[in-house]
Amino acid sequence: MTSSSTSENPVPPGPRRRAVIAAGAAAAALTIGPPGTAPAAAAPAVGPDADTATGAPRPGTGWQRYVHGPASRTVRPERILDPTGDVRDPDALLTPGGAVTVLRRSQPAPAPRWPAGTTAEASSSHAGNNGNDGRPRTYDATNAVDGDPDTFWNDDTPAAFPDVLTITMPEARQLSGITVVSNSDGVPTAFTVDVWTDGAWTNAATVSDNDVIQRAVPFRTPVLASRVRITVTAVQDTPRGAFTRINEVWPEPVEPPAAPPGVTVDFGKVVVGYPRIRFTSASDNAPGVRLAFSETRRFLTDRSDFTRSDQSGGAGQGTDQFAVPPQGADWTDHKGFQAGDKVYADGLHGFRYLRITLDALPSDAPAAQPWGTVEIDSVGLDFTAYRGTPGTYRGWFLCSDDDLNRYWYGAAYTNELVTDTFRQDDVDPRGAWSASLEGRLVLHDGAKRDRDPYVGDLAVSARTLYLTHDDAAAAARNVLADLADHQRADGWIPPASISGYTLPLFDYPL
Ligand SMILES: [Ca+2]
Ligand SMILES: [Ca+2]
Repeated sequence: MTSSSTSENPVPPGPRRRAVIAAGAAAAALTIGPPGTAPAAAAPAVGPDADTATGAPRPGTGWQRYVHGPASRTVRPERILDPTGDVRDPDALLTPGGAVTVLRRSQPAPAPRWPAGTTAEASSSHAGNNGNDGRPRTYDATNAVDGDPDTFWNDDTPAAFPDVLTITMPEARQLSGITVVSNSDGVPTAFTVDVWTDGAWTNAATVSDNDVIQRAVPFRTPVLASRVRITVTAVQDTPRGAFTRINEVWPEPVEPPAAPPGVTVDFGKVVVGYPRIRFTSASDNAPGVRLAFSETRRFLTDRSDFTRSDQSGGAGQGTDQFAVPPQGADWTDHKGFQAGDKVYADGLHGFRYLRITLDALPSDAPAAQPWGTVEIDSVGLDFTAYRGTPGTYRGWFLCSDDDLNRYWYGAAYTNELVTDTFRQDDVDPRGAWSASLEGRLVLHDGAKRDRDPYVGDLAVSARTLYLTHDDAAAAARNVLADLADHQRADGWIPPASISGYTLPLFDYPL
């Protein structure tokens, strides 16, 4: 609803709600204390939250209380949310020292296996390709009985059904049911299971409501059968396409395992830097933890809402991994592999919520196992961005409207989060690194993505930085000077370092 001046919705008398009650010295910038006017020397403020007539900053009472920057480069989480599975004393990891948080998960029973010599065929099979992550893959029917949960049968008739998978054993055996293990890219939602007994197919089970990756399918009665036929008539239609995907079929019904032990750690506000976890001990089987990050709870899942790894091969499959040694470790999440080409972590993250689970990726076995015991002393973050405090603010803002004050300092904090050092491991992996910027203070175009300095962002961000923290003005100057250093012979100046300073943009270049 917009306001109006009709009799039904009169404008109340009195001062405008957002009257400015305190500001810096310059009359032309009533809402803002301009650079060159130190906060302590600003015009005397009035109002319930303002400083006294001396103008001296008083933390916690004036504009200073809106400042978001952390009090230390080591940032601790504020609270624990949503513990799942077997977690003891989840709040203990909020505080270094003392009690520890314990995540426990028992070793699952081995998956049932088909007898040697079992074969599989399908109504169709997609041709091999490089999958979602650039790794060569096949999609043949035999992938559904090879004992490897990472390989799968994928049919070749998108959005057309039925798709049929037929498994043949060397000889008949007793079956009480099967388990269909499908795929996070979309599961079969409706299928029938027939068994070959006494020289004919008979229906053993019908599933019409599946929405889980691991679906136990008990038969109505145990049967002595030599063949099993799965006829899929509907699947989840996902952005990856309405295909039938089956990673494994097991010759027994196995209920899905309980939720892995995990906790969500809330830092109370968006932060940027290197997460740290201090593990005090672990079982001796290299239990693997996975870390998923998000700015909001709504988008917090078992995958991060963004990782640079997803843009460069997807080694972490959306999460950061660590295999905890028996003696524990003071682990800092830096980019790289912990064991050969397994157990990958993405390093720097921008986030508010961090989900920690004891649930190693299947592809990381045996270097990291999805079970065991892990003891966590504490979780923290090495904050890497510009740390704005009341003492660093040179220009400031205060008005009578609490919301507007929060918006202003929220925006200023956003600017602080993108004022950071340009580091090869932390910038956009799509060709944004530049030797001439390495190690320099810059204004990135995002705290988590793309972390590539753009001249277009400087138009707003640099001027904000000059106002709030002009001691960091080198961040803007470094970017502009570097782009100028890469000017082409015809006069064109690149907008960013990405693609070796050749990105063609027609609005941003100078
Ligand atoms: Ca498989
Ligand atoms: Ca199909």
